[in-house]
Amino acid sequence: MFQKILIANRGEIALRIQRACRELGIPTVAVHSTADAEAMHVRLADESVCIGPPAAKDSYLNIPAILSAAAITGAEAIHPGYGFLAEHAGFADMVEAHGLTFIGPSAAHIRMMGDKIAAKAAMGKLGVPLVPGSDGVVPDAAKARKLAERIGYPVLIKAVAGGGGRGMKVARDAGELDEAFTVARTEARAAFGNDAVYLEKYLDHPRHIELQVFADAHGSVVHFGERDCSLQRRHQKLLEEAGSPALTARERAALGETAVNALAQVGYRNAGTLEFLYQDGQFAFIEMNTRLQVEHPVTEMVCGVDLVREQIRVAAGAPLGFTQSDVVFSGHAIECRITAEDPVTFAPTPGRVTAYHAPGGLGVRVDSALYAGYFVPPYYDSLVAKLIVHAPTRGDAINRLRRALDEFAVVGIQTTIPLHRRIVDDGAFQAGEYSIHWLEGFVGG
Ligand code: MV4
Repeated sequence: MFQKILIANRGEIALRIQRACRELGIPTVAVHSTADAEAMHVRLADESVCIGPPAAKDSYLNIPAILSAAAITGAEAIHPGYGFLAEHAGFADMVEAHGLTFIGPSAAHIRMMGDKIAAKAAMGKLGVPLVPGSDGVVPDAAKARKLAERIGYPVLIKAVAGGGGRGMKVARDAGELDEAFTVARTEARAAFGNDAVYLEKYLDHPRHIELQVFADAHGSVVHFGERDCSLQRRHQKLLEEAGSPALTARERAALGETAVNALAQVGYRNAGTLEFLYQDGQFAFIEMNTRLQVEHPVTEMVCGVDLVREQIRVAAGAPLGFTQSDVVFSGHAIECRITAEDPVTFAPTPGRVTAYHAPGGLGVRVDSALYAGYFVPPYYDSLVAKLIVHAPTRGDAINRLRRALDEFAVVGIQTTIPLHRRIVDDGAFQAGEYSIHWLEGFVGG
């Protein structure tokens, strides 16, 4: 096992990783920007190294500074968390080139899944269901038009290098195609420096369902079921559930079996998430994320597994300690992402937290780096806490969530806690009847 792990992240996820390390008896190194000198992830680490000024590009994305911090502290492995360098294949390569272990998939798999066409081609070939669309890059609007006639409107033009919904345009009919194609291309070039685009049939009311998979370095692959992440606004998720209110145990098992088989075939290792759109009883794979995700706790709660601990064990070469039949799904879990934002306008609300009280009790988990007196800096993502509840049924989980939200006090800054209270009390949410467009209607765009 590793003698020391450097955590190349901040906030709640840096704490989450520290907790797993501590339970494994592994000392941790925190890295931090000058803006985070007082942060909880620095206070609770065994050692810390300042790696640069506040702007992420100078600190949490500063690869030479992070590798130097690992060298001077004698860390043997680096956990990237999510965001920042988590899906940077070049970083994974550099970590390994310095004789360290990257706690995650191989650089080759990060690279493959970062290319959306390559990811779809690889998964499609192995029997994972896909959205109908182009087999590869669509070179010009004329080709796009031909293809759209074949698969039927509406269609969606997507950037190969895309993500987060940028460089994505719908064409509802042939009259909209040329402009959608040109705009998607231009946006893709501006956002990613890569104007390659592809085409898919546009699904107009899907749910966003993702499957958690996990593989060791010895060819064993298991899945930990799905998360329903449909409640999002502008591609920012607000609330996630495990399992999906729309899925049966039979559908979960069938999807899991297909995905596990495909990942075994491509020789995947460590944690991964397959993203699907689910509409009218059908799954369609769209992308794969090669990182630990923000919403991993809901999966941990229903499976009773510590995903970060398993990531570390598998990265050290240990075999998975269980098979698929050992993975038992129990109850229902819901996570609320609490951000330092105005709950109506969503404007960021950095500032001093003057008082803080986290909820507790049976089935309640709070992953947060907040404390009374902490100053939420304006430089980074506004996520300040994740409230996760677990209960035997979805109805019980909703009641527990309402109770826990009522206990939660973050004073001094505005947060999205009041918005989560409104969602929990909504009839459509309670019935589990929502698509990816529901929340934007609920909050008014
Ligand atoms: C789609 C789609 C409808 N049809 N693909 C948005 C970001 C990227 N990860 C994929 N996205 C979508 N792809 C087809 N063929 C609708 C979306 C989409 C979406 C997907 C997941 C979660 C939220 C979303 C919000 C708007 C659009």
